Amino acid sequence: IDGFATRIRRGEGGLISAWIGIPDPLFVNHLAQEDFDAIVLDMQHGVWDIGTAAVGIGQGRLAGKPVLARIPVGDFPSASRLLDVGASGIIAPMINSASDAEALAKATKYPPLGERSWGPTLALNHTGLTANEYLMSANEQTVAIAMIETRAALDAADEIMRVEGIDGIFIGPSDLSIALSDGAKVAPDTAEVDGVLKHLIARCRAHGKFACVFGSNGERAGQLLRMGFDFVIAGADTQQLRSGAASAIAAARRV
Ligand code: 3PY
Ligand code: MG
Repeated sequence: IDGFATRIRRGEGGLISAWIGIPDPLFVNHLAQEDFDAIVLDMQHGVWDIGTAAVGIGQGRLAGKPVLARIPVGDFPSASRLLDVGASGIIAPMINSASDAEALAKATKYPPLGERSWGPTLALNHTGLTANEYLMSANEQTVAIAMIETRAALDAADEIMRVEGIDGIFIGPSDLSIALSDGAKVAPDTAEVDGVLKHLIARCRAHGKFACVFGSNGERAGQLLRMGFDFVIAGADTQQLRSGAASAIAAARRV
């Protein structure tokens, strides 16, 4: 529908996305001027609601950028609504079992694969497709991405990846590090986490799924691309805003 699903599926690699939690569509407008391959609106820990997300998705479309949304945990009805307003993909957190993954696939794919209900009004406006063209292409041209970030999900990773309608996997290294340490620490960038990330990339390859991950900054994002991820986040909006501000203050004080 916007080419994003094709790009990520064919494994061209090197895709870098913005990650926005501040619920202002103008943030999308500004970050869309940079050379990101996609933009993610975070509705789990960020503070978007469906109305502002719909306008944010429109701002991304205006700038020619695909916009994905991360839904709150278990909020599968919102997954359908976000696709209806033009999201190019859905990232669902805390997918811990095949049945969680099936619920995601049902909400995001039209029959016979899933049970997505009809009503993509803004998606039709954005894509310029007829109703039938959209119906025929949406399952392929939008992506459903399951987050693996708990011990249960690690144990069930193969079953989750086997679910038809799940296009890719997104790993949350922060929650994963909390799980691996039994709640003792949040440490997303350690050798222990890296070992699990490498294992999950290999499982994704075996199942023909693409692999995505959160990187807490640009340098980490580069390391994760090198590791073999198809799609990485290069830090969140709040962190980029603050580190830009901090470096401006430091520069001013150095003169
Ligand atoms: C995690 O690291 O747990 C995420 O969900 C990505 O921010
Ligand atoms: Mg998480």
